[in-house]
Amino acid sequence: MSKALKYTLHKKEKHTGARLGEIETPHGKIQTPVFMPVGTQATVKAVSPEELKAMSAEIILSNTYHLWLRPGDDLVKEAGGLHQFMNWDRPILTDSGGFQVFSLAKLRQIKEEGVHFRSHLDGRKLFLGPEEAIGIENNLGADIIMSFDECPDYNHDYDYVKKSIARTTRWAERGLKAHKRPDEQALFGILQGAGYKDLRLQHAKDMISLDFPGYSIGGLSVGESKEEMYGVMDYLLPVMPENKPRYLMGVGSPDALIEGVIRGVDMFDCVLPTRIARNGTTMTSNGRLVVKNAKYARDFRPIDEHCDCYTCRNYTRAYVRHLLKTDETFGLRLTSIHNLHFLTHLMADIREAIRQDQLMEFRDDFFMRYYGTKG
Ligand code: PRF
Ligand code: ZN
Repeated sequence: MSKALKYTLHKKEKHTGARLGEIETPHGKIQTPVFMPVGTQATVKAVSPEELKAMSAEIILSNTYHLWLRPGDDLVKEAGGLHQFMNWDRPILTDSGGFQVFSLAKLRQIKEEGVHFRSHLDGRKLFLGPEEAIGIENNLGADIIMSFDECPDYNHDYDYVKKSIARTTRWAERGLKAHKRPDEQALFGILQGAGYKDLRLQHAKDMISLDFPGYSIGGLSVGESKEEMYGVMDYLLPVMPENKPRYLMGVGSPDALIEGVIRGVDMFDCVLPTRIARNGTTMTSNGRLVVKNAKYARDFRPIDEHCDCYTCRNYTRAYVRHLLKTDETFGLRLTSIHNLHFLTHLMADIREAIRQDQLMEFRDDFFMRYYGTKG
């Protein structure tokens, strides 16, 4: 068993695969299912740690790739680690950089040893392999760190994906060997396999035999349909270990959070709430509200009348719209705070519904109010 992480399964919901649980890390406990706000550059954009705590955020995610390039993991280590550097004393998870290299870097060349590429910032030649990624994650010092993986496209050809998952497994083994702080940082394995059921199940089997303290599902929410994504979860979650956390990477739309929980996912992260907030789109109990729209110019109600976040307790739609229209940064702060509060509280409501064995009723009510359909 991992010294760095303990997962306790409190209960399973009666009518679905949903799980109520708790993760213990060196920086405290996390109630699951949980949504993790994304703080790519060692900051959740526009939101302070105090504001994150005020909305009961229990864990945030940060990125190896970005912090390696700027300010450098050696500098973060010198600062006393990522928690101290950014003044966040609750749990942190770092992604390994694999996915970011594939989405951001230029001129990638994938080899057995790792990935050669050019920086998306200045074009400089760089190399990231499993030993390098884990070494950087060891320096950053997050409570949960991710394996170095390749995330092939959902529709990449079968033979390529077959080779890719075998290599990702070898990278995972090399990462385990390179990991220098297993008593302080739990290293999670990432399951890939694109849209191929047999490859997904094969990769799950191979990775589960390596006995990671937790597992994530990678390679989803990369352009496939929601039905395809739920289909993969339908056959993958039943083969994932019951006694370990299960994390669905890069997923954070309300419908996908609920559908993921129903299938047994414990952890989620996504840039969606903060990204759309900066464009003036908010999530409310009655669906999306584009507060930037002209129709809110004289609307003196809060963004969401059922929300008790800092923004909704103190400011009106008209005021937030004015700030966004005049490019005042306080506007971005207010919409970001509201959207993150919405998702952290949606997860708290989901946990309560699991406690009451009422998750399907909760789902149907939520879908009706948010999307206006039964989903
Ligand atoms: N791998 C890693 N990080 C990720 C993903 C992945 O497949 C995804 C896919 N949605 C998001 N973030 N390492
Ligand atoms: Zn609010």
